[in-house]
Amino acid sequence: MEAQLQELKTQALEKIAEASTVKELNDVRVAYLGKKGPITDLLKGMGKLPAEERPKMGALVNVVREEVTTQLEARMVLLEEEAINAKLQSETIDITLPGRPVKTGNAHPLTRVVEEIEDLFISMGYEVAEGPEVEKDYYNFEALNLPKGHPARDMQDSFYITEDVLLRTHTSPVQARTMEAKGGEPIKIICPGKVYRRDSDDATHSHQFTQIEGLVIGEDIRMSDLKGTLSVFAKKMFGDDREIRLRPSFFPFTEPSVEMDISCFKCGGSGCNVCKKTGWIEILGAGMVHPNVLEMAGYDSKRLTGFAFGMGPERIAMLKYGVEDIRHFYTNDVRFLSQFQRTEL
Ligand code: FA5
Repeated sequence: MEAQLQELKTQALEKIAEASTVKELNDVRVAYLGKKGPITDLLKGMGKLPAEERPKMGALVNVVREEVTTQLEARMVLLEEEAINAKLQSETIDITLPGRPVKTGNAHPLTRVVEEIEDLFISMGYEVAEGPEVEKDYYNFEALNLPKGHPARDMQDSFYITEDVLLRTHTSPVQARTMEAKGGEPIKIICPGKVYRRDSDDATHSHQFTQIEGLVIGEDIRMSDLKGTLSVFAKKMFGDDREIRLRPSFFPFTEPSVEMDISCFKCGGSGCNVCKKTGWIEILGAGMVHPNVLEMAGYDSKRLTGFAFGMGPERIAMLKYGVEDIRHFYTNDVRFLSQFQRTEL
C-alpha cells in the first residue's frame, strides 16, 4: 500500500506540473483529491488494515495529500497569474488610436450677431437695458406719441392679449420705461429683445423677430451724432465697401425720422427677390426723440435732446452671412446652423 501511495503521489505531481490552464489544474484536483479520487479511496480502505498499521499509514496518506495540495495551490497561483497577464495583454488599449469625434454645438447665428452688436455699442459706452415682451399698450404706443386711434398704429399690426396689453411690436417701449425710471437724467442704452407683429412671413419678414433699440439722451445731442453713430456701426458690421443710405421717414416718436438701408448682399443693388427688386434692404429706423416723448417721460425737452434707433438683427445677420431667407433662423435645421462656426466672429 505504501508503494501504491508513492506511485499515486508521483503521478499527481506529474499531472500538476503538466497542467497548463486553471481548468486543467482543477481537473487534476478533482481527479486526485476529490471524493471519488484514489487518495480518498485509500483513506476509506484504512479500515481493512491491521490495527497496528493504521496510524502509520494514516499519517503517510495525510503527508501525501498535503504535499499534493501544496503543489496544486502553488501551481494554481502561477496559472492564475499567467491567465490574468494573457487577458491584460489581449485587452491592451492603444492610446495612439484617434478618438471618436465629439460633435460640439455653436451659438445660434442670430445670438452671435446680437452679441456682436451689443459688444460694439458697449465699447462706445452704452449700457444694455431690457423690458417685458408682454407689454402695456401705454409703453408700446401711448408713451411714444401714439395715442389710441392714431393712424400710425397701423404701421405695426399687433397681437393684443387684452385691450390694454399686447405682445410688444418693437423694442421702443424699453426706451419709454427707461426714461420714466431715469427721471430726467441722461441716458445711453441699447435694448435687445424679441418683438411680435401680425406680418405675413416671407423671405425678409417674420411674425416674431428680434430688434435692438438704441437711445441716447443728453445735452446738445444732435442729428449729426446719430449719423456718426450709425456710420461707425455700419462700417464695423459690414466693412467699408457695403453701400449705405439714409432715407427720410416717419415715426411718431422721432422728429425728424430716417431709415437706413444697405445695398442688397445678393444682387449688389441691381434688384432681386431678396430685396424685392429695389437693390436695398432696410435694416433700421431712427431719428431725433420727439419732444412729446421726452416731455411725457418727465424730461425738459428744451434742456435735453436725444436720438433713437431700432434695428432688425435678422436682416443684419442675413447681410453678414448671405442668408437668403429669414425663416432659416427659426427652423433649427442643423445643416444650416452647423455652418456657423465659432471662429467666424
Ligand atoms: C420700428 O420698429 C421702430 N421702433 C424703430 C425705431 C426706433 C425708429 C427708434 C425710430 C427710433 P420698424 O417698424 O421700421 O421700426 O422696424 C425696425 C426694423 O425691424 C426694420 O428696419 C427691420 O430691420 C426690422 N423689421 C421690421 N419688421 C420686421 C419683420 N416682420 N421681420 C423681420 N424684421 C423686421
